[in-house]
Amino acid sequence: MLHIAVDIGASSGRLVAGKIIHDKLEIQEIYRFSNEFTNRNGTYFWDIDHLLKEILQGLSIVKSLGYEDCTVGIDTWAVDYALVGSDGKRLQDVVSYRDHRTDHSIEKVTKIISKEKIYEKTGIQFLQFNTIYQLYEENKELLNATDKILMVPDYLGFRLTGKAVAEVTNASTMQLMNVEKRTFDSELLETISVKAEQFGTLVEPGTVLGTLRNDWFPEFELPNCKIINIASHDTASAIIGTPGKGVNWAYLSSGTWSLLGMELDSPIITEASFKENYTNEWGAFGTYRFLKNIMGMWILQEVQRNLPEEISYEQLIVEAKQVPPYEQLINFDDDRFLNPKNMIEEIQAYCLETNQVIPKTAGELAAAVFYNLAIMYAVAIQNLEKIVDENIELLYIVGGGSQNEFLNQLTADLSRKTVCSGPVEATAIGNLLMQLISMEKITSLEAGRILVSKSFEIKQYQPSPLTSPEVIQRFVELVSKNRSNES
Ligand code: LFR
Repeated sequence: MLHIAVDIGASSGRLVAGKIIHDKLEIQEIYRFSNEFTNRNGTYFWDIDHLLKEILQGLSIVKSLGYEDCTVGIDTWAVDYALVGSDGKRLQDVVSYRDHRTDHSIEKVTKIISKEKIYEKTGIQFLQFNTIYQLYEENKELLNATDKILMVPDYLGFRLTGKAVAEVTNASTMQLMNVEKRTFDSELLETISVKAEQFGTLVEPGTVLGTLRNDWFPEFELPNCKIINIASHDTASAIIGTPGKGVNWAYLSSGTWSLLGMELDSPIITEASFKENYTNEWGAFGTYRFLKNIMGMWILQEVQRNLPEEISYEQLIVEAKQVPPYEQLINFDDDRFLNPKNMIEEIQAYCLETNQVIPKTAGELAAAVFYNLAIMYAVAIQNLEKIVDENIELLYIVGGGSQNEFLNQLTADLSRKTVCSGPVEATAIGNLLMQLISMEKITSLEAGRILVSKSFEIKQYQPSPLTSPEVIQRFVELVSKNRSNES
């Protein structure tokens, strides 16, 4: 039987087919489509009906290739949701987490319930776009009329099967789940006037959601599909698809976001993890993704979009290499870079305000992004080692960003760690592994990771001597100065 990963990111989605052939996992991209959020009357929305249509289009291609039966898993980004009425119809379009409606919501909600208490209950990092803040800003009439609040992959699954669930790897990113009780926290729900019954049934990855209702989509020729609840948060799938071995490895899932952390068996909720804003997102098989969100390739994608002339990603890397290193220190995790009107102008304004060299050319801008991302990764690893109290031996970089050899080497140099890069398709692979585990074709997460390391090429980078070791300390000082100015 064929297995299909539907993997949808902020800028594109695809259907990737997977099969075990001669003890190796073979994957093939069947269909790719675009995704974006657009501004309508001042609000940024995703086009969820477009995504549903594209999934069906992709599945009809699977059928046209001669496959009658398959399993399907759907993963997307986290935190965003659809509001569904009791007639099963969506009450409004899905708002994007980069919308500005939550720019000040953390302050508002934490006036009702303290930051410390929210963190103690959930162990989840404070990001202004977490579902808790989005729901707080939601129109109350709409919320009252809502039968089900469904996260994006759960909503897509609901449209395909009629079954409403809340898959836990994604549900944990709402910042509404009590990590000790492993269920919704009633006090947090009360704070935002939402009831537990308004969510789907909590399900673990690996369970079966249901059968695709081919009869609902007569315009498409579809195969028979069993839809599996995989780890539906894309980052959760990416970590499943990371071929880490033993205990002392960390990961960097590099795409629109850079997610850097470790897989743990139990959450870490301490003063230090709170201060550094580390999160404990729920993973498959009771694991936790102890990680930090770092503003990733989004910055470069936006720079690229705002440049006066079109220039490829590869060319940006070539030009960045010609620029002197560490010309400016920029804390890209500042909320001002979340969704500014124009990323290039925002970077330039930051450099002007902080009396630094202003990057102007495409190469200078790309260099500013790469050097600072590498510094941010190195700082995050240092903090991670301190908080977890472990010495990290290997850093696995997976996802689209792992193809950037220049950034991989910089990351090895600055972090002083051996870096392993690949697979590029870790998210789709993790999605497929959960399907294979659910269908009992592989026995465990560990067996899945061994299969990944046998099936895909992994490159290694060793740290080379550092020319400017002081940049990390200077960056840390800059961030703590910003923090004390804020408080
Ligand atoms: C990555 C990701 C991150 C999440 C962000 C917003 O695609 O899922 O893990 O923090 O998008 O949902």
